Amino acid sequence: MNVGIATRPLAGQTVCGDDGAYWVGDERIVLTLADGLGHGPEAARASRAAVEAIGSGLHLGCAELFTRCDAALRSTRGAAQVVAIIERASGRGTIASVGNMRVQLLHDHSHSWFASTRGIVGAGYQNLDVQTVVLVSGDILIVYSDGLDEQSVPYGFCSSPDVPAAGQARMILDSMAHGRDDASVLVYHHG
Ligand SMILES: [Mn+2]
Repeated sequence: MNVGIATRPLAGQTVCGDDGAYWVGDERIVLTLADGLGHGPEAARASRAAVEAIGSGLHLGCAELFTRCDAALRSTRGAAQVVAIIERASGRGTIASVGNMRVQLLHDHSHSWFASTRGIVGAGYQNLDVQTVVLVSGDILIVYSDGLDEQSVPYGFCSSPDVPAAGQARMILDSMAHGRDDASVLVYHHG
């Protein structure tokens, strides 16, 4: 298991409106990445609230976590967000995304994408699409915000065993961020 996050504010901003975190427990790993609407301190406040709402509900399921985040973000401008919960023993994962976020699975050198539910965390969404997957050793989950170009992440950016996941996330960000928004990347290697 190897996981890391990279973020970068829009040029000229001192805070990043994207935020993310991960928690590694004995039984499950919980990953989240959030993009507060717009940029600047108010965006950062929204994404921070989204991360904190996950951190205080680590025993919950994906749908419950989004309900919790939606409530916690009502007093903010809202966010796009991804939550992934991975059961360590079985590799079973549940993943949901609301708003404009990208979730990619690299399995055996091939890419697949997870769907995103329309809506804004903090302003409501309908019919949350919680997707399930069974990860096997070597699978890589990559989550990134719309501050990056929407394209398949080159396998070479996350295949080097010598580079920790945070460094891989940084490489992806540096190569794919378009520079017109805050940017964030989370890389998770299942092992
Ligand atoms: Mn954005």
